[in-house]
Amino acid sequence: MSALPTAPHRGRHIVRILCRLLVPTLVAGLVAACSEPAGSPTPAAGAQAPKGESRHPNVVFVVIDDLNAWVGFLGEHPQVRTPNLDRLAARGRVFTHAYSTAPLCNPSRSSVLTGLLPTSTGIYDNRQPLRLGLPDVVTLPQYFAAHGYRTAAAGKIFHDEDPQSWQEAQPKVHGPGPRHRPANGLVGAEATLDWAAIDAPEDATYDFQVTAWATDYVRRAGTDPYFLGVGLTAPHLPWYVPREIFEHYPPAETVLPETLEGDLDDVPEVGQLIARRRDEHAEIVAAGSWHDAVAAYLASIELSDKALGGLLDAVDASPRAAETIFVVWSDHGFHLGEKEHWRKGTLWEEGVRVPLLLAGPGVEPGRSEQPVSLVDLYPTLVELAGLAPVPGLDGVSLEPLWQSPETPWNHPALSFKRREAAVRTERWRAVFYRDGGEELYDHQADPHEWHNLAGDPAEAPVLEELRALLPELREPMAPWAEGRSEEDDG
Ligand SMILES: [Ca+2]
Repeated sequence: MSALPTAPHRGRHIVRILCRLLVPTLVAGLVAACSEPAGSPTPAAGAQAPKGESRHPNVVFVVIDDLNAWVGFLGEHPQVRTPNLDRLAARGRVFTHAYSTAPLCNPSRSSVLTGLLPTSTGIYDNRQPLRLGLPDVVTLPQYFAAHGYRTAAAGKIFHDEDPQSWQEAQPKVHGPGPRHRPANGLVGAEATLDWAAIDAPEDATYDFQVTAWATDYVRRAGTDPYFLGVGLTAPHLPWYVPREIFEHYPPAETVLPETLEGDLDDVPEVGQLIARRRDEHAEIVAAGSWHDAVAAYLASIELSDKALGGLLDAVDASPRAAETIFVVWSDHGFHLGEKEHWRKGTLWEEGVRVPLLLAGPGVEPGRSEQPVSLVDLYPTLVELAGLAPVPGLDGVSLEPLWQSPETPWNHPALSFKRREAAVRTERWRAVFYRDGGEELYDHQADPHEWHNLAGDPAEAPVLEELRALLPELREPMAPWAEGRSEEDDG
């Protein structure tokens, strides 16, 4: 049984979970019956091809790897330069409090691309390939393909490649790096925690190669609707960034994230273990490298943004520019020393908060402050594209948030890490650990999540209300692949 504290309405959850598991299988049959084999550059044969005025919009689906909330349009770091994301945000809908359903690549991306929470997919880790557990699930691009769309992928969209999701995909590319690694002189940290200014042209970087391929795809796309996945990776370690961009961020002037001395003192034991798993913070501080690391992360974000700029220009110049939806998201957050933690893998605000924006036809520009989940992207894009709703998804369409911005939004953002779970509402974050440890943070008074209120008897009813919002963990979890390294590859 679940090690999580159980919700009072377990029976209803079991029925819902069964529905989620069975319905995608039925939909998969329909898709298999009407879609072409993977690899075809043409619209799915037999699918209803949209025509004339009723044509469906294009979708440019951009995911940026390991990008936390440090983007210009969210204002969470004063020095980051993201002019291209910002111009897209200015004409679109920004979700200021968007959360991933897991703080790791594979479970988060699997969730977004299936429209299912980790509690439904059973995928909590990078070592659980999507198709091992859900061989027939209909992914978001597959659903679009079944409705007459061309689908194509540039760069990293799924954690593991998923050929059946795309009719066309960019061959794998690699970016340049320094001759000697680690280049930053840190010896105790794992080799991937590295950064350097490199003397390579921007065009040689992974992200520029990805957007170059995507740009070419847009130019040759014609007028049939397409769903184009674009996966950028610069903010993912290691941060090897062309020198010209790197020099925008002099370490001595770089602003560090705000932290509280002793912040972990009131965090339960499992939370402390997660935070200090590698103990990289102590080495980075001792080496005097904290500013350098933050500067390198900022530079890597600018690299992704700059690569995206060329694609934005190409789409804007394309014949169907006005009929193209952009969505930009990140697979999870990223710590740079908050709670003595580096990288990902936590259920705190830094670990799961992500940039999310939508722009294009049907999207009312503006900002939504309510907490939303990336699991909502599947139903939202299906609705925006005018496709038939998909039954059994865990998310909800975000469209009501711009149709009537004052409407209360009773959909808490849920995030999962193995046997840990977090609930985020407009005011609160609660974290529940496998050993019964709990955290409760009041974002009205404590936006940094420094003061754990879980032991405060006055807040016990709040904690119980939040716990009741959790679905039960699916047991067993999805199958595990042998020989995969843990956690860090995504
Ligand atoms: Ca604390």
